[in-house]
Amino acid sequence: MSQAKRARRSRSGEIKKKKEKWPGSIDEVYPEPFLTIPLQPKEKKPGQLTQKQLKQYFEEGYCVVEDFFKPEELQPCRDAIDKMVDNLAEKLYKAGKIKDKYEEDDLFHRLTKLEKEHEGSNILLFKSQKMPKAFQDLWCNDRLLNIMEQLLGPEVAGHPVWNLRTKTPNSLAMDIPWHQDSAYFSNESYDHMIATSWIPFLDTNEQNGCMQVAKNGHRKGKVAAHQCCAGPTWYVMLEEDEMEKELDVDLENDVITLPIKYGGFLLFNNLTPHRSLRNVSDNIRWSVDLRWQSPEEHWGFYEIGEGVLFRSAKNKDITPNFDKFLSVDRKEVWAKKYFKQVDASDPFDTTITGPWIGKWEVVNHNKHTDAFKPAEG
Ligand SMILES: O=C(O)CCC(=O)C(=O)O
Repeated sequence: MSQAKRARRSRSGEIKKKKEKWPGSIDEVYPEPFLTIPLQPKEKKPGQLTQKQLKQYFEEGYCVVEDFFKPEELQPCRDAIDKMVDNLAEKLYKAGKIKDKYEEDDLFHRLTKLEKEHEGSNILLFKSQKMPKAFQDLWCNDRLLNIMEQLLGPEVAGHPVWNLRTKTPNSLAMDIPWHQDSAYFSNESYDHMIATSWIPFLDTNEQNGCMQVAKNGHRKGKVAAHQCCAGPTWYVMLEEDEMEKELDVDLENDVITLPIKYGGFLLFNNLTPHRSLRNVSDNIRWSVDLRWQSPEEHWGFYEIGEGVLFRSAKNKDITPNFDKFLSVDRKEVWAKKYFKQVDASDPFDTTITGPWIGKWEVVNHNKHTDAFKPAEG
């Protein structure tokens, strides 16, 4: 038997199917941008990472920044979420979908009540993503941008993908499996750093669904083969076996559970494998993930929308153009471009479909994958 043939035999002796390639799989790897610390700003600026944190971010693909925000800095975001929940309750109530608006319930319980009466309320909130002013301010927070300069260099722009996570207790729809963020973006995102800050709005822990990362999983500079879609959701998934084989993740030693307190946040990149645990607490685990990259790189977002320039060595006086950013609602674009259904405008429809579904093998069909239509042209 030839060596090649022998190599195709699995340990059990069966002939292994030759691995199929999907549009998301490419042969090239790009470790350099993920492992190389850029030239650091000459000035010391407030909020900057320590040398140890910086080193850890590039070496291990993540770091945790504790006690960064004062409660009053995050309160406007909590208030904005409160308002979003309130608007949703009004909408559901007016449409006769719920009998009570649960106005007495607080931020960490009200959406759960709505969800109980109208299943999918958490998805509806997740889908309605006009970025509130408080989140815009957080996105261009000066001290956060000082960190981004350390990670990306002097040219810093907000990346168009952001998410408010509406992680209600025990909701399968909010169970996010292992993935690398580039598995959601277009392939042009694979060759450069997109930095994510994952910012919780309460203390997070193993009970309420904190984050896990597989450290070192970014080191090969590779996006492993993902599959679609997890359980009843629209999420891509990366098998642990694949993480071991393709990304050299040592599952016993590299999986890190990250309880993060209110005021702190997690930093990782678009190749860092990560997931969140199930929320088995009584509280809603609210968080936002915000992203940044160099404006000189491709947005890696299927030409759907662009980011927002925040810092540039060429111009010290930048006013971020949020109007331009807000003029594109990516979820509306997805609905128009990637939805099979004729009427994707039902305000209570909880189907989410988007370009990432066309990138990977669909191994689990559900209403989201069924609704997917590849973009024309
Ligand atoms: O918030 C979560 O549960 C998951 C977040 C995530 O996957 C991300 O920020 O890319």
